[in-house]
Amino acid sequence: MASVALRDLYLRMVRIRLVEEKIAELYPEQQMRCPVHLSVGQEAVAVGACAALEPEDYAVSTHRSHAHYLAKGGNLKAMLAELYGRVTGCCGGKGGSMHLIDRSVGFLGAVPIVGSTIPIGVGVAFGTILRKEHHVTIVFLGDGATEEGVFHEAVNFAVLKRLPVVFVCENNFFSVYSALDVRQPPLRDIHVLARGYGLDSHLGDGNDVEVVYAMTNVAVEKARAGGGPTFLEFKTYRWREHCGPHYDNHVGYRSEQEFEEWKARCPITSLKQRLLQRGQATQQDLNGIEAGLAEEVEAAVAFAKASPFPEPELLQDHLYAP
Ligand SMILES: Cc1ncc(C[n+]2csc(CCOP(=O)(O)OP(=O)(O)O)c2C)c(N)n1
Repeated sequence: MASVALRDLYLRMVRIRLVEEKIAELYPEQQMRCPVHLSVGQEAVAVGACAALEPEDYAVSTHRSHAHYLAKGGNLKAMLAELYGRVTGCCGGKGGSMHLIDRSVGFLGAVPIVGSTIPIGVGVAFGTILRKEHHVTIVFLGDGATEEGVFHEAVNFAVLKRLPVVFVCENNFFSVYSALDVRQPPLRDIHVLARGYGLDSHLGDGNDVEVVYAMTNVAVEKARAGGGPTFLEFKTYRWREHCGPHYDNHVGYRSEQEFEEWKARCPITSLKQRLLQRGQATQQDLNGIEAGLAEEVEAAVAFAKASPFPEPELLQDHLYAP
């Protein structure tokens, strides 16, 4: 089992939170010319799940991919440069927030077509089997993605071929402005639905990084040992609007009270309290960590803003249209 100190998990979550809050702060400047989907509030899933992976393992993600990219070891400067459309970005500035790809850290793709990276991740896992590699692939998906046909085909195929894949479903209850209860009949839990395809399927607290880490570790070990796929549903909550930097409770698709209840269960604050209670860190220690991370974020923003845009002649590169 991969072993990561709790303090490191805390550090990784704070780093993601600070980056996303910085993006929210700077987005109104209109220099990032791509849509952004922030996952403030959901950091524990990305960090806990990726901490169970080895660097050679793979991950694929969705439109809400910043946390997954960073948790998988992605380069912060390259990510911000990508959001700013600069040539130093991880996709040369041509992908933006929703198309982060970085093969050097096994982050094989984020795609905003809902559900589309599920079969891609299953294909990646199939490829590792054919090449006799022992790498595991995590497929990050939202609750909304389980309503796409490809989800059902891909999970079935993964089960049939006993592929080394872990489906990590971040159930934040919403698909844009539609809550689960207007999209699905009552009493139909996503992990129960997935279990119907014949794979291990479990539900966990997505705001508790220790839970996410422990459950993903079991699934990753099983996959690596040839035991096939696992589906993990983690309930969590996004604090900000579906797309963009703002809060949007006034729109009316969720209540202020629900939002406040989840905010009170902040995955970072609760881990901080645990670290302090268990004597695994001091307040001074954590303040120092946070100050260092804030500096790192500022430096990455400065790097992104100072980087050049891609030259027009690069526009035709990486096109696969016939
Ligand atoms: C095939 C497809 N249908 C619809 C959309 C519009 N869309 C973008 S994000 C999104 C919601 C997806 O919800 P979920 O998978 O739960 O992820 P979350 O946004 O909650 O992280 C939708 C419907 C899309 N991008 N692709």
